[in-house]
Amino acid sequence: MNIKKTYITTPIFYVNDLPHIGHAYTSIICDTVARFNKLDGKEILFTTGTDEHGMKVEKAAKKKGEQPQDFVDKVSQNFKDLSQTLGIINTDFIRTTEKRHKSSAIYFWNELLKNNQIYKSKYSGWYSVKDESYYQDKELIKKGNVYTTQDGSQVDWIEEESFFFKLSEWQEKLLNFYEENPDFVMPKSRMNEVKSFVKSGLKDLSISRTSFDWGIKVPESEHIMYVWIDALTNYLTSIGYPNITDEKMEYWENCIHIIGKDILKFHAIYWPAMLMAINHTLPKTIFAHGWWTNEGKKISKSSGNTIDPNQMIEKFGLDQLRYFLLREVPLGNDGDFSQSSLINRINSDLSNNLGNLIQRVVKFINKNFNNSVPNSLREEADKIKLICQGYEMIITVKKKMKEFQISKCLEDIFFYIDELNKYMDESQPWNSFKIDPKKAGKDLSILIECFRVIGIVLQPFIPNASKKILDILNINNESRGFNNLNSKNILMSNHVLNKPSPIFPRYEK
Ligand code: ME8
Repeated sequence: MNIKKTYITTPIFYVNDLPHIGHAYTSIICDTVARFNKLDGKEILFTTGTDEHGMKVEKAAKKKGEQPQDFVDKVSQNFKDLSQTLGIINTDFIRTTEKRHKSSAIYFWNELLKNNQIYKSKYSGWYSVKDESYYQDKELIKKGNVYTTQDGSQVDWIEEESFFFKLSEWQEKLLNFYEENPDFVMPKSRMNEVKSFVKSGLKDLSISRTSFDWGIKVPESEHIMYVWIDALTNYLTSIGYPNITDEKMEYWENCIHIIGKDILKFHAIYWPAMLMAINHTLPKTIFAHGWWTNEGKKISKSSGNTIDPNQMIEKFGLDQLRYFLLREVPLGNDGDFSQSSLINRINSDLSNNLGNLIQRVVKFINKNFNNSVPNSLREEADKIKLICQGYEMIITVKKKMKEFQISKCLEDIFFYIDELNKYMDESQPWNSFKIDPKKAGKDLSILIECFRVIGIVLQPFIPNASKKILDILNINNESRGFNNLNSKNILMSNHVLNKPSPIFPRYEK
């Protein structure tokens, strides 16, 4: 397998409503992982898109008095626009109403059929339209005569003819697969959850519905394909299924599905079972991140407390929002979206510690060293503690990114920025310049090299601000990859710097 290729996917989002902060969160995580891999020399595919079929979407269209197709065209565009506003570097945007996807889903279905994995019977049981999911009694909470899911979603009792996927046949094979591939589901705690769900017994899965129309028709039948079979297949459609080239297969073998914890069961149980059932290789990793609340409260449309990412970006800035979401909670944990915490992060980490530091140093060099890096440190760089600390930091950051510890990476980078601030305060180049300009020049050159390191390392996390930093340092585009993080590429004396523009202005109410 060529590990130089990586395929990253977001879930495809339901188009029953406007995009909100949770959708933006997953997209930003995937974008960070994609950019990181790219800067690390990998070729990437990165897909996102919209999940447009099913009862939930059909109901939403009806409520608006619109034809489903007109409705989904509009709402899908909102998600496309959000991807643009977020500036994510996705290489594909897939819609499940596209022709390429319908034929791929039908092919997938026929493969299951060919392998004797589908049979017709009658489904009677619980269904939640909100989650587009079937539930067993043991998964529900009973209050009086009313049943709900653990998350409070309403469930309805349904009885209808249905096709079934022989999920129960895959229980042992799934458990063996998890044993052999402990990183298939991450974080570890989620893997344990998945294992215990599978161990508790898998029932065959109803994979078609007859009580509504809005979906892909099951071949030679009046049934509609269960929206999750339709949706999961998108990950294959995007790489050309059923005609996946060898090159695209290399991407697939190194595929990372990043999802919210709400849809773990579908990705970590149903999806691998179905892929095994058609003798297809499995993706490499499924990472389930946690859930955001809004100022301590569960985000829901009925409480009227959804957070519009567009508004947040307008108010606080894109990199500011990215930084907050990525830094505030360890990936995998739940987080609370509080504007005061966001403002704190902007003013202390981004504005004071990072933005001010760079501006002060570059302004001083502009004024007193004719806009140029004072000293050439190439020969001695590997002996200068602060610089070496920067080169070493990228090694640990790479290790932590492999484990999806994004907030820890930012913690390390900002710890390093604190060290730079300390160095600046202790060496006081603006004072030493008056009595020992050579020493001031060397200290400032050390700091410039450290800025080059953080400018490059921060690119996946806060790409726009990093671009500003690297532009101020006048570093050409070809020299911004991680392979430049060594003393060979240090800026030499007389390298001209650009005038600093504010990187992170303080947020004032
Ligand atoms: O489930 N906090 O689509 P969906 C964090 N179409 N992330 C959140 C969030 C929150 N409060 N709310 C939503 C679907 N998300 C299916 C997926 S994939 C083959 C089909 C994010 O529109 C998170 O990534 O309900 C979650 O998994 C996803 O949005 C659910 O999006």
